[in-house]
Amino acid sequence: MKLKIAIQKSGRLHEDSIKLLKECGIDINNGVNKLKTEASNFPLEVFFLRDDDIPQYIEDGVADIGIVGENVVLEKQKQVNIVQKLGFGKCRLSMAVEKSFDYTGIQDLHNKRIATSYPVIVGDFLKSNGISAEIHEISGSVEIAPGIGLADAICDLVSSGSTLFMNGLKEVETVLKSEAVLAACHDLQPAQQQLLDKLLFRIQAVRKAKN
Ligand code: PRT
Ligand code: ZN
Repeated sequence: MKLKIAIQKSGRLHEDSIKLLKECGIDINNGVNKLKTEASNFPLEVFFLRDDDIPQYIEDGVADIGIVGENVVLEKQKQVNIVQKLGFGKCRLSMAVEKSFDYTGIQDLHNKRIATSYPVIVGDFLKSNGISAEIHEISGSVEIAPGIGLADAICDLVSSGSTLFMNGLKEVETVLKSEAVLAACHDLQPAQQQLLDKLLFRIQAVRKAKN
């Protein structure tokens, strides 16, 4: 019996996900372009996937657990449990407008066009603030939308803020603070739950040692 974990194949969370497993004493040999591998010293099978697909795989039980940004978990609205925050991949989902926009508060977004790759989270945020706006879902290069006249504002992930700055934008509202999390399937078999508990114990020890 093995625990199946999904991690990002490549991208911002890939290295840190592997590093976390290593710090937990788990050796995995991740050859280039491998989609699946096994740990040599822990009953763990590792799937390398697009981050966007990870919540679905966990909901379906194809993977028992996964490492993914909380932002992706919330946007995808899949039935998964967030069992542990992992302290890396930190960022925020923020509203931004052009530097010249005389922004005084959230009411300034009323009836505006907002470009984002996070329509669900942004929709909830606007609704809870009583703002009605037009959401334009785009999958990438969100930051250029105001400059090309596609939108009045954007909502995108920010870490250093340099991408916004380089595109002549300023951050005006934080919608969500996010970091990588360990997410788990709702109905794990007892054997898998035991393995998850063992892994969690190690993760928590690693995290404690860092603080
Ligand atoms: O290929 P795949 O679909 O798996 O990856 P992806 O391209 O969708 O995601 P990826 O690798 O870019 O990000 C994975 C996760 O990392 C995100 O879901 C977040 O949880 C987390 N993360 C942390 C970030 C950032 N920081 C971040 N800065 N994800 C994206 N960005 C982007 C942001 O979209 C913007 O374009 O970086 C740019 C801004 O960075 P700054 O430093 O200029 O502010
Ligand atoms: Zn993605």
